[in-house]
Amino acid sequence: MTPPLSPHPKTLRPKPRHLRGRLAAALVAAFVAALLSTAADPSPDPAQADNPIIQTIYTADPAPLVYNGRVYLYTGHDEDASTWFTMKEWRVWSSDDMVNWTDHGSPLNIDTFSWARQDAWAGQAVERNGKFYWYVPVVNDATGRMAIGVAVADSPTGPFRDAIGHPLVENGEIDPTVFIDTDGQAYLYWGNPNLWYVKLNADMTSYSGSPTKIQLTTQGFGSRPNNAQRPTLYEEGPWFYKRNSLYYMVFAAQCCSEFIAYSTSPGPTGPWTYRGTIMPTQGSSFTNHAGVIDFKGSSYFFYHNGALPGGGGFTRSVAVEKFTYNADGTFPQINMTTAGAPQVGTLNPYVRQEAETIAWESGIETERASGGGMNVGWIENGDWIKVKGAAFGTGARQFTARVASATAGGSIEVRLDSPTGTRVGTCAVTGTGGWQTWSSVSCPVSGATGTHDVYLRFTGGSGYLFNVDSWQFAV
Ligand code: FUB
Repeated sequence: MTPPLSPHPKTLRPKPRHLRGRLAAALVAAFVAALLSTAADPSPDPAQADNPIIQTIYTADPAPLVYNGRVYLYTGHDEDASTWFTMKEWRVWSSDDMVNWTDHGSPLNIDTFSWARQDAWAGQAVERNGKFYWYVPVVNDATGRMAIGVAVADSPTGPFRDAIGHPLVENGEIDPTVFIDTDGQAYLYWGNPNLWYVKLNADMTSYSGSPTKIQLTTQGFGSRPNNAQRPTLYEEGPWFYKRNSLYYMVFAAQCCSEFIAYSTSPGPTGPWTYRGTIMPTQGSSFTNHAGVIDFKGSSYFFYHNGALPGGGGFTRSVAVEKFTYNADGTFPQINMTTAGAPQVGTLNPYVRQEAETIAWESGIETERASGGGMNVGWIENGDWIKVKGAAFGTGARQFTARVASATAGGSIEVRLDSPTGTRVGTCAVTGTGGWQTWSSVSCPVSGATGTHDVYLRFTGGSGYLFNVDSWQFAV
């Protein structure tokens, strides 16, 4: 169940800025990093970087899904200043160009499952016959054990509801990954410390037979040094799929720190052959978690690290890299970068863009909008949003934004290529009488031709200035 909207959230509570817990989180991060991490944090330059792809909150455990020409990205949400995997909800994001990501909020949380107590950990969603099934691990309140729940929705962005009202399967283990084979048979794999699978029925909410434990052999899953309890590298976070008749099991290897490794098989249930490391231990989170897709002719590798300010093992962030499989289907080594994946195509500034479609930002937050969807809020003087690669063509003449303000408003400066780049327009925003009382403001634009990164820079007095729901240029 989604929490209800508070009618006046801003006047009642302080800004829930993800950097608010910076000190505590930084202490934990430093401690964990010193103990566990073997590689440098790829500290992003905020004006240049596109990784991590989400900056408004901490995110973890990416599970991308390609549907109808968009990538839908399902993630967990690490609470600010966490000192454990304190996770209460899952989040959805989407993009059609791999760099500008739209925030769809949280259409699934622990309360969606009446029988669940806590731990909204790593899951994966899949589409079948126009319905979207999201498999997630949670603690079953009745048993205190980790179980796998399944939620269903009619849209990739939800809302999701508990599909069956009880755990789909429960054996105390986590991290479900789901794949529908070309013959229509669906498989659910999961597990830590073991690796299990069941064959899902066509309804995607029940299964045939009993959970089967994969034999974790060193031939199949590599050799972990000096660990009699866990002789193979398999740790958790499986990501199961098929490409060109070869089945892949990508997984978090060894603990801790984890790295991402993979095995392949000629069939969906083995025999598995260990193929080595994809992503070495990097990035100041002692866990990592992979999701792999092909999208618009290229391959992408999603993962998480601790690269945001205050980031670390319990305050993680999702990032993505583009890669190319070797000719024989093996993976190249993939390293974490701050640049991230290149943009696929350009963004059209002449159609309505949601304000919560963001490549990078400074200072803002998102929240649920009263009319549905999300809006950008908690805007203070100097905050900004970057939208990458907007194709203006021969030139824009006008900028329009849908805004709301319970105070005196401020201004939206429209700048090109950096937060202090050429200012091509400035829109004045006045009070509208409420943070969810929406009104349109327009201003002339000149000098916006060709393709540029657009920076919406917000200025005004002290305190929160206004909210932005959407924007659009016109010729
Ligand atoms: O996010 C909580 C847990 O951390 C996930 O279930 C694991 O895969 C690890 O990333």
